[in-house]
Amino acid sequence: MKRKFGSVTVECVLGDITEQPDVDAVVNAANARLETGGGVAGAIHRAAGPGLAAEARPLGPIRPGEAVITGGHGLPNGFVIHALGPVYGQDRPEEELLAACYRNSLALADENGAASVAFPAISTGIFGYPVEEAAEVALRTVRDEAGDLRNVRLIRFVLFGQKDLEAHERALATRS
Ligand code: AR6
Repeated sequence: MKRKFGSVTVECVLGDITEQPDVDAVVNAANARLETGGGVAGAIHRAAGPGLAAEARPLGPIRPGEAVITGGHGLPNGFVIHALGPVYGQDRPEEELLAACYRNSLALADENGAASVAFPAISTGIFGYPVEEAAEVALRTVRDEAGDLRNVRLIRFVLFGQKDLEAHERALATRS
């Protein structure tokens, strides 16, 4: 599913964040120390190789809502943007911190000249953010930011399962 907001296309697809060769930047659902970890972070670091952690680690630790950018190393993408989502029920205000992840990641992509960015559903795995709520925050934030982007023209949400895809499609469909 796709929608256009001004000159920016937002789309939701089922897939693996490490298999998006046509996007300039992929976003990692990182940990504070920017180490390998599990979930998305584990998959990204495995695919990128040890050079990614070597570049990322000195940029940490980061706080919830923050993001940093590195090269893509063994990934087919020019950049990896490492964003730390809030742990649900612990890092507050969680909605604001999750929105900050999307806002800061988009700003870094845009400043670095990326035309396309792929996001996973940050915080909805190990960090426990309910996917319906997280999808609302994510889609509202990217829609609000779209008008200010100079370089980014495609924002892709890459969802790992049908339920997560449907939650994001519903949130995308209802954004006016
Ligand atoms: N591609 C796309 N989505 C994926 C992939 C993949 N390859 N793998 C998992 N997902 P999570 P978080 C989905 O736990 O909640 C790590 O250990 C997954 O099903 O990766 O922000 C870090 O080191 C879920 O819907 O991120 C941190 O410590 C979503 O991506 C912590 O987990 C996010 O799941 C971050 O937790």
